[in-house]
Amino acid sequence: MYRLYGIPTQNTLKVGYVLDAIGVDYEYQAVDLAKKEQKTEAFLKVNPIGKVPALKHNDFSMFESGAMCRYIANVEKSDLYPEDAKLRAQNDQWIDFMGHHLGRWLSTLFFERVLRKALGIGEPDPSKVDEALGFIDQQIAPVETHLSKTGYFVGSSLSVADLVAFSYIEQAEAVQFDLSKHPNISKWHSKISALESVKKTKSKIKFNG
Ligand SMILES: N[C@@H](CCC(=O)N[C@@H](CS)C(=O)NCC(=O)O)C(=O)O
Repeated sequence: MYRLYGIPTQNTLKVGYVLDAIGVDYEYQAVDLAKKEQKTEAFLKVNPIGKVPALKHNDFSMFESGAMCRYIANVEKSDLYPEDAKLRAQNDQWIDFMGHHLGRWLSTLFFERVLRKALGIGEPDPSKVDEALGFIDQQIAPVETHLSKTGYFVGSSLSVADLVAFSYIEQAEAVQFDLSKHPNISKWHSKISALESVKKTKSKIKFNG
């Protein structure tokens, strides 16, 4: 049995998207960051880093959301993370690109424009917003070109890379980033949003849920 600890933002959601797309059963446990539950002795036994998400699989526990997605797909021998070395490398390159580049800047914008207000920690920092927007503009262009080819990140069907990328790109509306300038990304976004498995994750991993 899997247990996912987290909050309804991109790092936890990407793991939920992979679990539900593969169709494995899991329990979701919300962690209240405002109460510093991620730093309690009990939580630190699951994740010594003291951050969410954390994943428990029977008596094994781990941290880092990208690693969790790969682990689950590996254990479940899922076609969403093909064994073929090149297809797997293409999944890995997009997962890393999202975590370190495009997704990282979308998350900066999410922090500045959404979380600051939600947490009552001041107004967005204009220099951070400008920096993030500059990098997003640069880094979203190759994604738009890439998705014009097959409509998916790897090959011509859904893979872990799509679900990870989706967890970041779906923040666009909340951060007031206009996706309509990128028609292939918009088409891909609508297709992934419409997946029953994605809807299932969203109904499970949500605020006050
Ligand atoms: N690279 C990590 C990021 C983990 C992370 O930064 N988690 C944030 C929430 S998204 C957190 O737990 N913040 C609270 C803290 O650092 O105490 C991953 O992908 O899992």
